[in-house]
Amino acid sequence: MKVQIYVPPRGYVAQRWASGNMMPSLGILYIAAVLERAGIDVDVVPTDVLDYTWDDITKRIESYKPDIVGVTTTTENRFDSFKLISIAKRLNREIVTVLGGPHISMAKEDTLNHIKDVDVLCIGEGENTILELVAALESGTPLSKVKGIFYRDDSGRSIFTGNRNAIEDLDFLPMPARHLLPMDKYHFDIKTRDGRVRKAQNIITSRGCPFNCYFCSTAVNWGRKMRGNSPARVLEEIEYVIDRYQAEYIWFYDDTFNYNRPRLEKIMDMIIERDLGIKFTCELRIDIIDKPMLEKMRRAGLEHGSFGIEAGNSRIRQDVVRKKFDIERAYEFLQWSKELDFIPGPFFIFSHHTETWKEAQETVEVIEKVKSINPRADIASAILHVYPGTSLEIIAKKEGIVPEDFSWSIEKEMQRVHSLPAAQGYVPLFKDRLTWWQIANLVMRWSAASEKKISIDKIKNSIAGLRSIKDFAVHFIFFLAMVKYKAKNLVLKLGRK
Ligand code: B12
Repeated sequence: MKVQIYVPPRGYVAQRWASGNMMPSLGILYIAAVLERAGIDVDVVPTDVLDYTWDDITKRIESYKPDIVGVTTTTENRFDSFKLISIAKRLNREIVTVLGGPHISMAKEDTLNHIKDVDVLCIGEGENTILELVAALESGTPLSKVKGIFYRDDSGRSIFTGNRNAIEDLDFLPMPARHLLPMDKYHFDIKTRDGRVRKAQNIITSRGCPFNCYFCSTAVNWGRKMRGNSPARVLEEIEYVIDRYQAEYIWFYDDTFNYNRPRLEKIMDMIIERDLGIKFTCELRIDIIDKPMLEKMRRAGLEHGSFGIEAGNSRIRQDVVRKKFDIERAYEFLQWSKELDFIPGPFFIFSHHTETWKEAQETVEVIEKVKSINPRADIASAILHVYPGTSLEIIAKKEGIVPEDFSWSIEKEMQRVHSLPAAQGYVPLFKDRLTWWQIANLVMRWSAASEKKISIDKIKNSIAGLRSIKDFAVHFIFFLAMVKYKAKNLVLKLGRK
């Protein structure tokens, strides 16, 4: 059996990220690694970094002649994934088409009901599923025996074979098969404060998240019970990417890197003992970390730590988002970041469920306070978007923000929801109490307070992405809000002179 696995053209990373740093998609590399270990031929095709056209993809399928074509799918890139498997099917009906990834796990019925060219959906973790699927196809064993898949039987009925048990021992998995990628095409470099441009690599050392923020699918997809690589295995992978790819910067992509204090402490001790000289960034929960732990992380190379504050107002943050910490906790963390000298990266979201204009403005006030505590803070913000399988999706349907019968698989369904084509383009925006003018003003105030410039490229992309009169109207409101803030700044500047 020959298996060909794709990252679709707009990437696991959306187009809007493409101009920046590109990094490998680890999901397909885990899939490739287990196939390779089992002696199965596998071809990994990251069409995003290869800059492939649909024609290039057609040629690659024709020349490799795969038995299985698999594509990794996030909600944002789903239409490209669907198109890719249709191309494979058109070339050869015998090719078994497989989709996997977070979108597929979260919207399985919808996908199978509408995407006729897909044969099998892989639900959740794919490593054991793909091995069993290949074995079943090879031996003619019925697909009903393969756990963790969704498929159509001979009569066209949709069959779900049930959730597969989570992989308890992640150390059993081989390392992601980075060696199958054209690594020279990725320009994953990070400039650190010592002025060096460091080659970076991404690593994920655990699966799951013990928390359950209402907009996020991780706890639903990976579960709330945490599974992590042992510290020894984490070090093995860090040292591997240092030796093989000269990595000097590690981007840990665990949803909650600090979920287990003793484990994290051990990993940090090992990095310090081995004097690896790396810098790293990770995603943290600030309510389960203390200063001594951060001190140790800093000694191991912590350069940047991201964390969600999500909302300035405590009702929204604690009761709606379900992040149960007080804002003082965030301020304390920011103070530590200043004292220990690492960059804090707080995330904020505008337009939460039931959020009023007054409450939303508290978010901007908090952003301003963040900057006053640590001027180096790298503040990110987004407008709330609805992803399948989340608690927010249920709320959005109840509130009529996403129609009850909305299909994630049909592109023109996007006309029935609000969206911002140049941002999370094919994902419904959660527009609840705030008006567009208020949302646009919040974004401009965030941009000013966080000193983040709205780039010309972003504006160009926005114009290129317009799909309807409604899109045009929304972007015009953003444009007016931008003009208002630019004019206000100019007046302030002139006043100061
Ligand atoms: C790293 C990451 C990024 C990186 C991507 C870099 C890269 N090239 O990987 C960056 C920072 C760019 C990014 C951006 C965004 N991300 Co992101 N990101 C992640 C994160 C933290 C880790 C991804 C990862 O490596 N996972 C580890 C691997 C092992 O898991 P996996 O990819 O799911 O693969 C497994 C299975 O899904 C399955 N599988 C996957 N593909 C295939 C294919 C086949 C054929 C088979 C058989 C199986 C299979 O098997 C794999 C092994 O078990 C995840 C959260 C998470 N825990 O996964 C969010 C996540 C993927 N991101 C998410 C989101 C929303 C975003 C953004 C929209 C954020 C924003 N506001 O801008 C953007 C847009 C990305 C996009 N185009 O969709 C959501 C996606 C939800 C969804 N329904 O699509 C996630 C799940 C976070 C969440 N909690 O909701 N992200």
